[in-house]
Amino acid sequence: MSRGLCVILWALVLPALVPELGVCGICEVTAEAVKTCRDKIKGRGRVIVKQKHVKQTGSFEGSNLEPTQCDIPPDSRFDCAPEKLLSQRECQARGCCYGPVSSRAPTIGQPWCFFPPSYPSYKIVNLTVTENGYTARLARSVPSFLPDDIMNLQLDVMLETEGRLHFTLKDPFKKRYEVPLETPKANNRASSTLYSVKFSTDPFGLIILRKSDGRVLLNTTVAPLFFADQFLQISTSLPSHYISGLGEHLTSLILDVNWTTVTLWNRDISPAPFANLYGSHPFYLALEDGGLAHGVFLLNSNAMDVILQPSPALTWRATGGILDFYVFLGPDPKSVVRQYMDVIGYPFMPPYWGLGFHLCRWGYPSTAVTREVVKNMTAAQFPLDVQWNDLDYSDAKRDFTFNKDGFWDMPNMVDEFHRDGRRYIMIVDPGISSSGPPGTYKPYDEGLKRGVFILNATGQPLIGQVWPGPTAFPDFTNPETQQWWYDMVKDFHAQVPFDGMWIDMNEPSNFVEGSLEGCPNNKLENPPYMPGVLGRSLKTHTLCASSRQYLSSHYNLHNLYGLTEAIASHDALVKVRGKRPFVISRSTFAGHGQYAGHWTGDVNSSWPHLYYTIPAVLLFNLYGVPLVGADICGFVGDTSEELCVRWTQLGAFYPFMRNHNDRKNKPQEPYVFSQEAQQAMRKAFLLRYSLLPYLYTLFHKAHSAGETVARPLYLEFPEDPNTWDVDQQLMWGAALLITPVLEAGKTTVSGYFPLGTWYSLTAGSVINSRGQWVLLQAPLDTINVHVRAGHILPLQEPAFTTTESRKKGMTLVVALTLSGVARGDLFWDDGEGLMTFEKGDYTEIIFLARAGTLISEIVRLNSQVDGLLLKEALVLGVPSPPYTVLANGVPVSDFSYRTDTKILDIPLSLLMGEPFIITWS
Ligand code: MIG
Repeated sequence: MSRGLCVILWALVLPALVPELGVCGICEVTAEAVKTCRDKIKGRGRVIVKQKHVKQTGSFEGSNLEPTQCDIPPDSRFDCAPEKLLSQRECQARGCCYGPVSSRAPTIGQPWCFFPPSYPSYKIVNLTVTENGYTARLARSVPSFLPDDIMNLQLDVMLETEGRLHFTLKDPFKKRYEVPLETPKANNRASSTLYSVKFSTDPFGLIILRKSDGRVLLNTTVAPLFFADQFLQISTSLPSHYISGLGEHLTSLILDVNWTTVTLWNRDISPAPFANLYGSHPFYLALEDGGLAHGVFLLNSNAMDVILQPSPALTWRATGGILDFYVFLGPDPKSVVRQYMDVIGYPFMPPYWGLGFHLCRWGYPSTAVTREVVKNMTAAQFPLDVQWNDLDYSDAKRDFTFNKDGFWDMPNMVDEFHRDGRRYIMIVDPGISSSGPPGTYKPYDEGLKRGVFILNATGQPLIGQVWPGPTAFPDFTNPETQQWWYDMVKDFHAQVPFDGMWIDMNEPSNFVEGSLEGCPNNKLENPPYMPGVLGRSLKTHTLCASSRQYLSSHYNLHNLYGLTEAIASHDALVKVRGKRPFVISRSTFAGHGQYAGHWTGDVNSSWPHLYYTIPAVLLFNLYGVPLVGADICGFVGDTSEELCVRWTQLGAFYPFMRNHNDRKNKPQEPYVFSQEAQQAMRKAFLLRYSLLPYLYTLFHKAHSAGETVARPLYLEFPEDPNTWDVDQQLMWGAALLITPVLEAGKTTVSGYFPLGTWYSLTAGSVINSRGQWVLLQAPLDTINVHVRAGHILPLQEPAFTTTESRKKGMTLVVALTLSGVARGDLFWDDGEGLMTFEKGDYTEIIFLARAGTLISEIVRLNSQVDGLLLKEALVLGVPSPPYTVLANGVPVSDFSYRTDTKILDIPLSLLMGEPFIITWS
């Protein structure tokens, strides 16, 4: 019997195994150790492993497995029948253990048919040291139960940086599809690493440990490796139950590892639990005991399932491509996110106006109504930076047209908005109307001529159906398509001078299955394993998987559709406007944040969906897409006044703030509600507009240093495990903690406050927390926002547009620690120029407070701060009333101090562009 040579049951018997490592074929591989390891493995014998007694045993009857082989606790079993239900006979014929879980509390997800440890897999036949790591040849001697095994594989392990390990498994003989994402290359092995690597030779396995504490972060020996043409599967143990990521789904921040399958296949669907949604981000961050973290990114764009099980363990199951993994060692969660962004790219810098308020709905029938909406906003004293239109503006729902009924004077309308310092954005769908007579619609005619569309099996443009009726779908992986898209954007922009693009329906969505003619019957349409996609078919609500694109099949490229359209749109806007682009996309993939933002699609106007937008926003920040928000007040269904107030309050803290509504619903613009509701919303608007300089500075740090904007508490306080699953609150940067009300009828809210001092931004109250839950007052007009001691925030007087607010006076909120220190900074530029950071055309100021002194330090200066004034310093946590306050040596007589709140308010008039020193004593 060739199986069972080496039994590895990490979870169960690791301690027992340790002395036998060499025998079992697991070697720590350093340059010198490779040879010794190979020698050891050659001489290995069979390891008999004593197993702990487990209650539920798998059956071996009728198979040639030894009884102990199937003694695996249910939670540690890996599914041997992923593609269909197998009978006991079929399961055992496959060489697997059969053990229906018949306990009183059966858990959905525990496999009935599971792999014995000896199940045939690949083995390492040759492992060598390379310039930057290791390379090995892997071989399997027995075919798997799947068609088209790739019997030989090449493993490359690259020790790229101190915190980043990269490994790939591919076919050494035949080039397979690989995601066309430009990733950093490392030719040399990192000189020191936070990780060490071990290999299991037979069966093949890779083990990655954290050097500092020996923790196993990744161990692929827990289940066999599969690498067939359309089925690639690799499993790993997890060192923790706290896993975030693997979007896009309607989930909490921390995933449930209790047998959860998450499916990645971009799909147009109103968010629902477990459904594969609009985007794919095959990345997770795992929190480890003690506050460390690591991350894993599988660079693969094929349809896939990721299975989480409570042992805990994780299985990646992809339907194509290669296995291309990055492991990020942190060691803290912020570093993990930055290391991930080092691979996928740092976020683009949005224009300043993009951080203002955006207003939209489906169903503004005309320019007259759209203008009215803008007027109403001003009349009701709400800020509004960007007015949007949905499909209503277009002529027969065709891109790059506007209808000559209600929207005949659309160009004038946009000009007027511009004159008032506002911006304008309209929706653009990827489907290009294909049914008009030739010569009537340029985007299609030109597109046909230039060969920009996705082709069906017979080499004709695939025709689906979306809003305009029959449509062809641009293939944005084709450089010619990018050029054509730019031409269309340019043409339309010459008519309507819009400022940004809202790209919808780009999963891509299709109202018919595959195409108007259906899809051929082939292995791409019907892969041997169908991931848990909605509709149980790849073509559901999208294109035929076997349709053809420039770079590869749609089967491989589907999940990249939104990303590639975002790139084309971003680039077109740069060229057409010569200013910073603003693109908001529904569909996304890893790397999207470099080009565009995201909104979370068709969420319900419901309290549960209000909550889910927080983890969604936090997760997209981990994915490197900080410019993200949900439709404020909800999209599907009528909102209620209370829900809309609470949603506006939370929405004021989405990095991207837009109220958007479905066609059939009651209006939900802020001004349609009662005076009381409006007043509550206005407060939230003003809070956001006041905080824009801080928010903008956070975006700069995301863009320049791979940081997040809205972030989960665990990014700031990883050592406090109480923060790990907090997802009803969010932070802006390191300094602001936002605690919204997420339930109906509540005027209090309970929030977690990590150890330290927290100042209410609006109420003058202080929380000195030991790391505890605090019940806060939250009447309808209040969203709780707390400033973390030790930070200085730059604020600016709000206005009805950022065009105006950018000229107003600034305030520094100085939140002192008990020892009286704080620091903060400001990034300032013209707000919309291209590459201002890269060109050095910006101002950066650092603020420092200590011992009764606040100073500014100008790190870099440009003319954009000319005339910008610091009008006030609000110092929080001043223990006793000062006698004298000096600004640049000049006494400030009209300062005020309150003994109850310990807030010192210093009116000022100082140029931001000149260093200052303010003292109080
Ligand atoms: O099939 O353009 O998610 O925001 O209002 C619906 C109409 C198409 C879906 C978007 C939604 C938008 C709507 N669109």
